[in-house]
Amino acid sequence: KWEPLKKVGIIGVPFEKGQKKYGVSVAPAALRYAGLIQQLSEIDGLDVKDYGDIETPGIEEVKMENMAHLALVSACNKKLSERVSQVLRDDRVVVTIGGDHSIGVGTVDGHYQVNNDMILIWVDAHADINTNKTSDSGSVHGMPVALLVKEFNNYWPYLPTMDWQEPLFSIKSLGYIGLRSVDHYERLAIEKYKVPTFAMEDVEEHGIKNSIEHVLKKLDPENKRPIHVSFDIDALDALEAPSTGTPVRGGLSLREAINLMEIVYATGRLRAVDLVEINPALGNENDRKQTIEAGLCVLKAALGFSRRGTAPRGVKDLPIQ
Ligand code: Z70
Ligand code: MN
Ligand code: MN
Repeated sequence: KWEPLKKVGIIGVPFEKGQKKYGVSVAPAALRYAGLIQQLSEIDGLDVKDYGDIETPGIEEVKMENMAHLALVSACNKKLSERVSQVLRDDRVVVTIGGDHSIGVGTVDGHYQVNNDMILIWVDAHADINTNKTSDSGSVHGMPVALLVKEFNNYWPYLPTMDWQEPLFSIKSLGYIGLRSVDHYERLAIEKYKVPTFAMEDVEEHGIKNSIEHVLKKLDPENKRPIHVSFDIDALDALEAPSTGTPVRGGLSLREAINLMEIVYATGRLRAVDLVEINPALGNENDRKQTIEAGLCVLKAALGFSRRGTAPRGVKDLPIQ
C-alpha cells in the first residue's frame, strides 16, 4: 500500500552554534559543491527541488544556565521548522543538510506539525538527550531529543525564546541506532522510558538489518506511520567519516548505514531525513572527501539509489548497430 515518494525537497542549514567547533556550517555548501543535487537527480525517477538555505543572522543572545546560544538555536530552528512543514505539504520527502544536530529540533518539530503520527529513528554515536542540568558540555547539539519530547517537560526550566516550540512528540515514538557514547543520565532516560535502542553492541549481536527492523516493528507494529531518520554522520565509524566534531571509534560501517537506509526506503514511509555534523574544516583533504562521500552515499540509499543498478526505463534491448 505504501510506495516511496519520488519527490524530494532539499533544505540546507549552515548552523553551528549548537556546538563549539568552527566548520559544521560549511557542510551544506560543501555537499552541494560535491554534487548533492545532481547525484540525487540521477536516481531513477527522482524529482529533486532545492529549497535553499536557512539563514538566521543578527539574533540577540539570551543567557541560559549551561545552554550556549539558546536564542540563536531557537531562531534557526523556528525558521527551519516552518520550511520543513512547507516541503512536506508540497508532498516531498524533506532532506535537511546540517549544520550541527541542534537543528533536529526544527526538523522534527516541522515534521510533527504535518504528520503527528511520525516515528523518529535517531542514528548517532550519541543519544543527544541531555538537559541543561545533565549536560557536561552545555552544547545544545547534545540536547535536541530532550527538547522535543513531551515527557521531558518537568526536566526543563522556562526557556526564553523557545515559546514557538511546544514539545508534543512522545518519547514512545523514538528509537536509537548506533549509540556508543552515552552519558549517565542519558542512559537513565533510555532505561526509564524503555526507548528501543540498538547500541553498537546490539548491532554487533543482531546485525544492522535485524536492528533497524526490530526498532521499526517496536515503534510501528502495523507498518503505517511516517518515518523520520535523523542521521548524525558520527554514527559512522571514525575511519569512515573522520571530518566530524566528535568522532568515536567502533561505529557503523558505511555498508551498514547504506543497508539501514535501504531498508527504511523500502518501507515507502520515509518522509524526512536529516544529515548532520559533517565538518569539512576538520582533518585533511582526504578526510573531508571521504566524509562528504559517505554522507552522499547514505542520502542516496535513503532516496532509492540501487547498488544493483537500474536498467533504462521502457527499454527492452541494447542498442542495435
Ligand atoms: C555529549 C554532550 C554530542 C554530537 C557530541 C556529546 C553530544 N553527550 N553530539 N557530538 N554529535 O555534550 O551532551
Ligand atoms: Mn547527534
Ligand atoms: Mn553524535
